[in-house]
Amino acid sequence: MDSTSGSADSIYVPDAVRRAAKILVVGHFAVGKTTLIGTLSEITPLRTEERMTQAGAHIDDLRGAPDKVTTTVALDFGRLTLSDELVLYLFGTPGQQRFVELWEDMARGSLGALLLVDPARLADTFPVIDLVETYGLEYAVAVNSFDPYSRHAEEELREALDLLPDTPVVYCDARDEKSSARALITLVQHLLAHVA
Ligand SMILES: Nc1nc2c(ncn2[C@@H]2O[C@H](COP(=O)(O)OP(=O)(O)OP(=O)(O)O)[C@@H](O)[C@H]2O)c(=O)[nH]1
Ligand SMILES: [Mg+2]
Repeated sequence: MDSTSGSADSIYVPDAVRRAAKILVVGHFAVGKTTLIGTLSEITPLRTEERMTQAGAHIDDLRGAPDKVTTTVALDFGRLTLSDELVLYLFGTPGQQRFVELWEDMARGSLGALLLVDPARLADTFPVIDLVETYGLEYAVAVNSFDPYSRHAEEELREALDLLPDTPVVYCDARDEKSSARALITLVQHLLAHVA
């Protein structure tokens, strides 16, 4: 990550930065949360990956990401200095329902959430939207499409997820820095307009 801040290589937040925001990166299992934070973070991200084993094969649905061998068991953490004045602390939630109790602590003090969605696994997003709404978080949807040929129309997606008209929807590839940054900036603009 080297394009959004003059001192992006530094491990320290620049002196001029006066505002910090905690942002959650949320989404169902294997939707790309760890990947997105790794793509955007200007510091080495904190990860809590553990290898998946045969024991979890009936729970961990790998249809969308067959090459995946690890899963987040606590959280991801990264940092992105978005402007001369604003730094974002990115917290990735674990994707699996069995770690859902971690949400309470993670949501505390969060300004909002970037909700990653794979349109091929839409039903898996419903419980995540429930959690985001339970904790009263404003959010933007980032469609992380694993199949580049199946581009769902935004209207279809809005209807399927029952989104409010002003909830932003942006298409992204969590492996791509510019694309991921655009998704995060969309969320921040939405939060600036909606969160007091
Ligand atoms: N094709 C494609 N693969 C992706 C994309 N984003 C992530 N991946 C791959 O999908 C797999 C899952 O990504 P992770 O970042 O581990 O997903 P996660 O949401 O953190 O997963 P959990 O923490 O286990 O819930 C990895 O093998 C990534 O390389 C994407 O936009 N397109
Ligand atoms: Mg993860």
